[in-house]
Amino acid sequence: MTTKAPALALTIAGSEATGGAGAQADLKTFQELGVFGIVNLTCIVSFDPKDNWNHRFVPLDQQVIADQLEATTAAYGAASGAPTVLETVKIGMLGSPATITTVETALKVAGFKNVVLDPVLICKGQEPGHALDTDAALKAQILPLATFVTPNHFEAESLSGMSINNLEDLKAAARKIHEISGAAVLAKGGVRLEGANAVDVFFDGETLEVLSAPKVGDVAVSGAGCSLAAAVTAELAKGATPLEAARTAKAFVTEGIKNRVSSGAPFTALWQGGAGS
Ligand code: PXL
Repeated sequence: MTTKAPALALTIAGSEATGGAGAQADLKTFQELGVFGIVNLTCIVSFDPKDNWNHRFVPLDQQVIADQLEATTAAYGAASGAPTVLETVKIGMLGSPATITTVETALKVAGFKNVVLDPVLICKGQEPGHALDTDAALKAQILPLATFVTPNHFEAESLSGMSINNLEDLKAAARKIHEISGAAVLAKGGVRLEGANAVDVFFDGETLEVLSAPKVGDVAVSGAGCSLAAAVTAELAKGATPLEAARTAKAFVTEGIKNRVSSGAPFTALWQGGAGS
């Protein structure tokens, strides 16, 4: 019996040591959705339980990041001769202007068809001056290369320059972010907007769709944003349209939040694998 070759997806992301967010969430999501996942790490985040669980952030050496991208592209890129070519990438936490430049260069060389950007703007505990430089570099260098972007409430305010207090604001911000980037946008209200439902807005320049699901609790769950963008990435890799990918991703994350895992940390973590059990 021959099995069909899986679709491929790469995540360029940071490790989050407790396994809830970051590259670990991406890889678990890819696997659950039947996609062969590849991870190129940018940094390692270890929460600090002695300091209010703030983020200890260690970037990887630029050469190590470039080496991973080189290996991945040589094995699966357009010029690799691989029977199934890597066309789809997710960008998670980059964390520094230097890493943003390294990744920008690799993206331009690789010419991926689908570039899903989860615009992780600040990391709790990062030095503010450094974080601002990183935000500016992400907007200037990576956002224009994205074909799909998944800002949360805070990131949507930052990217659109608008204040978002209700669904109409979220729709306006999604339109604005599309205008700036040219990308399909899935702007997430999540638990940040009032109401019984967790509401997100999809806009691709033509279709505006509100995606809504009853809130599961009213506290953000670690890994929800990463898993949503990773699920979009997996679905695009399998050939879904951006709107179909957004709908499937929303349902996947809602289920993962229902199955969330508790720990000694003061937050829970989304579980991608609980649907069938
Ligand atoms: O959820 C955003 C995020 C992304 N990537 C890494 C993280 C976090 C949040 O903790 O640690 C590596």
